Amino acid sequence: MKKRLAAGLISVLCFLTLSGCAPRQQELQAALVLGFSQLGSESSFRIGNTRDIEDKAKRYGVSLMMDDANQKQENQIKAIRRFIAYRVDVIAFSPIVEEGWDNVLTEAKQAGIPVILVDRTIQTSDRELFVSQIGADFYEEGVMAAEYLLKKADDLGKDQLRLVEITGTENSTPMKQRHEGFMDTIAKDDRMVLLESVNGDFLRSRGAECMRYLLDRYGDEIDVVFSHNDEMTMGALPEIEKLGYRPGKDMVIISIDGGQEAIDILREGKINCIVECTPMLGSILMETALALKAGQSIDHEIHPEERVFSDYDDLSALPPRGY
Ligand code: GYE
Repeated sequence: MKKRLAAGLISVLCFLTLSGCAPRQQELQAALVLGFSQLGSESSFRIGNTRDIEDKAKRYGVSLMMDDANQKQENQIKAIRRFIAYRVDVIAFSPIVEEGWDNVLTEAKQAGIPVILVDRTIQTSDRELFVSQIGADFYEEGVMAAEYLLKKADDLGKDQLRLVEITGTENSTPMKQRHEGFMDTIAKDDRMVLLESVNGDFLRSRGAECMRYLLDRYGDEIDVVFSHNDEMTMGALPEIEKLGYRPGKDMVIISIDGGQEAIDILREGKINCIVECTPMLGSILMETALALKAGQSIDHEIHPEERVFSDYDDLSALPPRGY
């Protein structure tokens, strides 16, 4: 990979600076054309993910056609059809929901264009409609969030903890799997009582609305808030404070993503635990797309390493998060 980068750089430098060094046409061409349909810009995770893919495309010499679907599946389907018409080398997309992709992906398959899923996955009866899914193990994220809570429950020494859950976009992979991983893990512990799960669509504004509703309905019965992303958590926190409760102390707050703003709030003590979900998937995407073009075989699932940040850790030396 380094060799390819160096070669690309030398040819661009020759082109820009040395009149006697005429670059061959082939050297100036992109390594490949990648069409990428991003689902929207609902969170710092998503914005960081878009930026990382754009940066890494430049670094790897990939020509990127980026489309933002503004949170609508129909826009993603249209973008994928445009990529097919343009005959890109590889199509990648972050599916907003899991279902409803078979037709358009069959069209891509018939056109001979391989498809990579980034971040979320899909439900399909034909496993060959996509080559690979590059993204987090969301079930494991739910498990890690619950494991933190079980440890915290031991330390708090309470007989019962009543929880509320604010989930992400209905029928999206992270929403389904984070919920399942979390619930499967706490189910074994009868101190845990789920009061209610509500849907906050991964949005800050909806996180605030959901929290207002939950506080109105359950008030100080709530011991724990499990929110499926930082954005909704940051919407919920001011609502908790407005009613005079101290998040992080009167209520245990558990979040997912680990963007800079939320990590800073964790350091202040208002969030207790954040399970990392990294949006930095650009390098793996570029390497996978290039390997595909080179005819190499690819793993069907690729998960990045992720960790947990919590009030049990010393985070003073944590480098800037980059999203
Ligand atoms: O956690 C959330 C975003 O699909 C993993 O989507 C992603 C989720 C992420 O909006 O912040």
